Amino acid sequence: MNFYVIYIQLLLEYLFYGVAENVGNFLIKKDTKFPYISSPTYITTSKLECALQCQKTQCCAASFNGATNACYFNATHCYFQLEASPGWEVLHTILSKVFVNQLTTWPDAETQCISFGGHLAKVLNPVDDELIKNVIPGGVHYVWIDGSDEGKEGNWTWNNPVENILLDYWGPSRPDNAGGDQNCMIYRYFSGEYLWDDRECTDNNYPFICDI
Ligand SMILES: *[C@@H]1O[C@H](CO)[C@@H](O)[C@H](O)[C@H]1NC(C)=O
Ligand SMILES: *[C@@H]1O[C@H](CO)[C@@H](O)[C@H](O)[C@H]1NC(C)=O
Ligand SMILES: [Ca+2]
Ligand SMILES: [Ca+2]
Repeated sequence: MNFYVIYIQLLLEYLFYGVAENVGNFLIKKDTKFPYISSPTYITTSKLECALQCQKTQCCAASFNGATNACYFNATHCYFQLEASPGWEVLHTILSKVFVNQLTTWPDAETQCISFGGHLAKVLNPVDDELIKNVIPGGVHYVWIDGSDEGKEGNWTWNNPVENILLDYWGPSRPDNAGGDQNCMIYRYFSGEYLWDDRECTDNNYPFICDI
């Protein structure tokens, strides 16, 4: 073992991990992947607008104060491991919704999301629904997301990690399990809006959205 290699590793860990700093209303932990932010962008807005603006500028996370409608994020750097101060909420959209313009099956889409360090996108709150609709390019009518009922027909869950699906953005009379084998969730453009549909998981035809 090379002593200097170990020493340098420890030094790097000291510099980049475990070091926390208060910046504005965030406690920010530094990380090698996402440098911390010294001067976040500030806007006064709604929670949804805060998340949307943050996402539009490639930001991974925003902090929102419901009492004052203050929103902080940074256009060029991502927050990592945010902890909110009292009265402040770290928006769930710490994860960016990333549209991947490659036509594939649902299992392969998840494999690719994992290779990017994430998973297929989940919809855990109404803001997630807006963020996903916001990243689907015009003219794209189907996009894989995380839900499935492969384990037991009709028992829809988020998959990775497994979580109950608490919201209902299903399209008209969906899920319909058409043809008896539709077990994977997709956002589909139904006459004017994107809602959930179930499709055959092996349909090699659709782009996808990851939470990264
Ligand atoms: C984002 O953070 C960087 C690095 O701290 C800083 O230089 C830049 O000015 C910030 N951008 C905005 C819009 O606040
Ligand atoms: C539905 O799936 C979840 C997650 O796998 C499981 O915990 C639950 O028992 C299932 N429900 C039924 C009725 O099978
Ligand atoms: Ca099904
Ligand atoms: Ca269907």
